[in-house]
Amino acid sequence: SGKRLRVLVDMDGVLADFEGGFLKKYRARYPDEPFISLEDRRGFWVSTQYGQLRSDLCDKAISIWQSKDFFIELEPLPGGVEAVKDMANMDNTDVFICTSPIKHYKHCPYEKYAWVEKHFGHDFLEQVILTRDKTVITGDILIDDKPDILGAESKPTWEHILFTACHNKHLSISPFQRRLLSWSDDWKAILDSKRQ
Ligand code: UMP
Repeated sequence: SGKRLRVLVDMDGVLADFEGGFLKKYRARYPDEPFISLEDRRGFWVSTQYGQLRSDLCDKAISIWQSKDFFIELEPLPGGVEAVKDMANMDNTDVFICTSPIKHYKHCPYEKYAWVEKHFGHDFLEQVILTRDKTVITGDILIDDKPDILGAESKPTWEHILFTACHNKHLSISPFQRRLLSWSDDWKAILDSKRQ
C-alpha cells in the first residue's frame, strides 16, 4: 500500500570492493612502499590515511584509482549484486545506484557504467545516478559506507543507512543512525520500516 519506495544504493564500498581492489593494486605497483592493511584502515579517505603514513604516499594512492581498469576490475562485495537485483524486483520499489565519480574523469565514469552493465545487465543502466552531491537526489533510503554525506541540501529526503566497511566499523554513530552490517544483514526489514 501507499507510494513506491525509492532506495539509493552506493557503489564503492557497498556493491564494489574499492578498498580490496585498491590495496591489491597499490601493493602490486608499489611493492617496496608501506601500506595500510584493511584491519588498520580508519577514515573514509584512503588518500588521507596514506598521506599521514608518509606524505608522498597520498599521490601514490590517488594514482591507483586514477588508472585505467581500476573501477571496472573491482570485485563485487558478497551478496550485494543479488540483493540489489532482488530489491529491484520487489513490488512498489525503485532502486538506483547512486555513486560519486572522481574528478579525474578519463576512466572512472565510463568504467562505473561498464561495471553496472557487467554485473546487472544493460537494462540496469537506467538505474545509474552519477553525482558528486547525493544530498540533492531524492529518495527514502541511501545505503552508503561514507559516514558524513554532506552537500548543497542541508535536509536531504533520504535516511542514510551506514553500510559497514573496514574504515567505519569502529566508529560510534548517533543512536538515531542505523547500520547495515553487510548484505547478509536484514536489508528487507530496513526497507519495510520505510514503507507507508
Ligand atoms: N575516493 C577518493 N579518495 C579516496 C577514497 C575514495 O577520491 O581516498 C573516491 C572513490 C569514489 C568516490 O569514486 O571517492 C567515493 O564515492 P562514493 O562511494 O561516496 O559514491
